[in-house]
This record gives sequence, C-alpha cells and structure tokens, in this order.
Amino acid sequence: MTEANPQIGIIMGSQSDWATMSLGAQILDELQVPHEVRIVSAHRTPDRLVEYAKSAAERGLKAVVAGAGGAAHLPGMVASMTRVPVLGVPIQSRALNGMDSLLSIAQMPAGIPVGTLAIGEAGAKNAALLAAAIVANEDTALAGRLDAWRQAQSDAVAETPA
Ligand code: RP5
Repeated sequence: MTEANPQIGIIMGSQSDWATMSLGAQILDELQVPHEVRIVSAHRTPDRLVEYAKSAAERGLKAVVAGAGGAAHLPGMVASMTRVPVLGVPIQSRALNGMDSLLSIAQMPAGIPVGTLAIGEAGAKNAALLAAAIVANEDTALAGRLDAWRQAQSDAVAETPA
C-alpha cells in the first residue's frame, strides 16, 4: 500500500529509527492506507526536510507521522512548514531512554502544534492509528476497516489469564 497516491507520510530522522517506525507502517498496511516512508533528518538533510514539509499539503498528504530521537526537532520543524497535522513519535534513545525525545517533541511553543505520542513502539503504533483515524473521517471504507481492526483487538483479549 506504499507510494501510490500516499495519504500518510511516515518520516524518521535516521535509518536507526526504522525498527520502531516500521511497526506503524505495518498497521497502515493492515488498514490498507496508502502511505510513503522516508528518512528525513532535520540536521543531516535539512534541504530534504524543507522540500518534504513544504510539498506535503499539495501532494495530498492528510497526516505526517514523524519519528525522531535525542534532540528531536524533526516533527516541530515539519509542522512549522505545513498545515498538515503532524504526529510526533519520540524514539527511545540510548542515552536518556527517550525522555529527551519526548520532551523536545512535546514542548512545542504555542502556535505550531505537534501531536505527541508515547515513547517508542507504542507511540509508533498509535501515531499510525491516529493518522488512519484522521483519514477515516473522510473515508467511510477506511472507517469500517478501522472499526473492524479495533473490534479484532478487543476480541483477542481473553477474559481470564492463561
Ligand atoms: C535522530 O538521531 C534520529 O531520529 C535518531 O533517533 C537519532 C540517532 O540517529 P543515528 O545516530 O542512529 O543515525 O536524528
């Protein structure tokens, strides 16, 4: 489901983030949401960042999921250059276990919002689900698939522990 007329962009600051961010991409695959995946670093590829953010709306993206770790300015910088909703995923960094990522993504000054998810794998999955929910507001078929995904999750929970 990647690439053809993507509705969601998943970006990350480094190849090292893919182990986390791929979990969100898998959910978008399951929900059949067209999406694209890119490495876009705020500090290593700043020109790529500007091009990506400034073209996001006109290319039809409905949400951008941005994962970054450490001094994680990627989500905020993207949000500063597009009105497309940006969902930030704090990568679980080695030095500070993701607290650095979390605070630098969450503590945006007023005026440029970034929706911040949990640190690490839960954040990557939930960002994808939230992005899919944004798209589903205007897509009844996707809304049905998202409802079914949630129902399947509920059905998979046993009433008693094994
Ligand atoms: C950030 O620096 C990336 O988002 C990554 O989480 C972190 C470390 O990157 P690498 O040194 O592993 O490439 O830009």
